[in-house]
Amino acid sequence: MTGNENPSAPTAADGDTGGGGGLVFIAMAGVLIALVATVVVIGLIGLLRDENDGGGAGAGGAAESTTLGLSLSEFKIEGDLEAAPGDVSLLVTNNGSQQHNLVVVETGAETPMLNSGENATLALGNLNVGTYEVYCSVAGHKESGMDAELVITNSPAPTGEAAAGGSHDHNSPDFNADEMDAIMINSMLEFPAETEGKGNQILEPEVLADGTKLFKLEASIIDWEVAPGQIVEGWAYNGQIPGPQIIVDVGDKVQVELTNNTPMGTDIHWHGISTPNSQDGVSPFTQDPIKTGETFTYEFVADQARIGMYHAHLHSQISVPNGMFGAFRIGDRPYPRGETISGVTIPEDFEPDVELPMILNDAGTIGLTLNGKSFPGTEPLVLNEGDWVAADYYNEGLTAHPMHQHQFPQLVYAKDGIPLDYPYWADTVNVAPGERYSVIYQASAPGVWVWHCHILTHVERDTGMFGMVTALVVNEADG
Ligand SMILES: [Cu+2]
Repeated sequence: MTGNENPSAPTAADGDTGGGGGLVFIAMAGVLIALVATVVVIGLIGLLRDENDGGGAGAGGAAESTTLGLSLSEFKIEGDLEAAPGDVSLLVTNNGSQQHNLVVVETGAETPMLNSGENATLALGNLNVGTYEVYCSVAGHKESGMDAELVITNSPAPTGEAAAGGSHDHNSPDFNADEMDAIMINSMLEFPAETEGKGNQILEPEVLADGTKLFKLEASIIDWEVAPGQIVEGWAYNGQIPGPQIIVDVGDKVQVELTNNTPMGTDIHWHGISTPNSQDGVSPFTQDPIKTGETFTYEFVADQARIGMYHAHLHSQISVPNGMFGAFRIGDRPYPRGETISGVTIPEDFEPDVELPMILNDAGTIGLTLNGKSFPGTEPLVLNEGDWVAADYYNEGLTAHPMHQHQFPQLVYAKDGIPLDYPYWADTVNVAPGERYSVIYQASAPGVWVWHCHILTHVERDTGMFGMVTALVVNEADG
């Protein structure tokens, strides 16, 4: 039971019992943050302009000297990208939440890796008229949009205009709060939206004569619809992102036959799963790379209950952010049946009404996604009041994501599949790369309740809500 296939799920707009309030709250918080960020950016640009004016006078008007302000974020490069020929410097600021840098291809100049909020000045020396490519060299960021052209021209646009165009100075005559509200709200009302392709489909094994369960995987590059109309080059197992779920019982003999139809060598690491060293999937140490067109079969006994995942290890910085990952579970989840945690007793016969993997990603071609989809293409969870949800968070991305569930506290009962002696309740569960957290929670009130990463730039941008947001649509118990 997935609870995800109800095509007539109400839109977020139908929520009238508090879910709408939550969405409005996110929208307001986002607008506030955008305003603060804008004031900072505009202030910086003002400073740069003042410096430029002073510098020009000191140089006696001989050669032009320009400092351009550039802003890095997920996943774009914004700011002043035009200058007159002459001495050009870039003041590069990381306004995003992840690490970024800036490389200028033609000159070879490169900033150090910048943490969120840091900046660096890059002196490019004397530039002639022409076009210069700039990009962020963190794996996958260029493909996700952090690629731009610096244009040196004899008639450059006035400094500061490009950056101001993408931001919201509330003192500017261009500022239009109603328009900003409309853009954000309209983007939210598009949820839920249909997209092509669905990941996490349960993979049925072929059962061999000796009882071994054989699973077949094919790695290849596919067109993947991340959000409505947004098609990217995804790197997939069996044509889906995330790859299919593999679920086996404790004691099963398992074989996984992988055929590599990607353009690079690959392998599979069974993350959180106990295997002999020869099956750990780390070429060249434990096996040779599986070259393009080759097939390799992994074989091990699933000897312990685990909540693990599988992903490529060789070239993982390219293939995993682009989609080559999936959930792998051995045995039953270790629900804390009969335990009382902070005054709440979990029934002895506890069974969830809905189980789902929640695989987080934030880079590569697919970008900020939940189960391979970006809002409004993320799947809503359609529930009845009182239903229990069992969700396993898996972070296959490059940064941590605090996953917040509106209203319904989540009982964290296992970390990396290992049962906790002291489970705990939390409304926000921070999941770092490589980690898994297993939670259960009860949808105890009707309404539309959002469920999202609480790094706000992972869920909103100028053009509206996107990325790591989905919602529970909880119907009243009496229908
Ligand atoms: Cu996040």
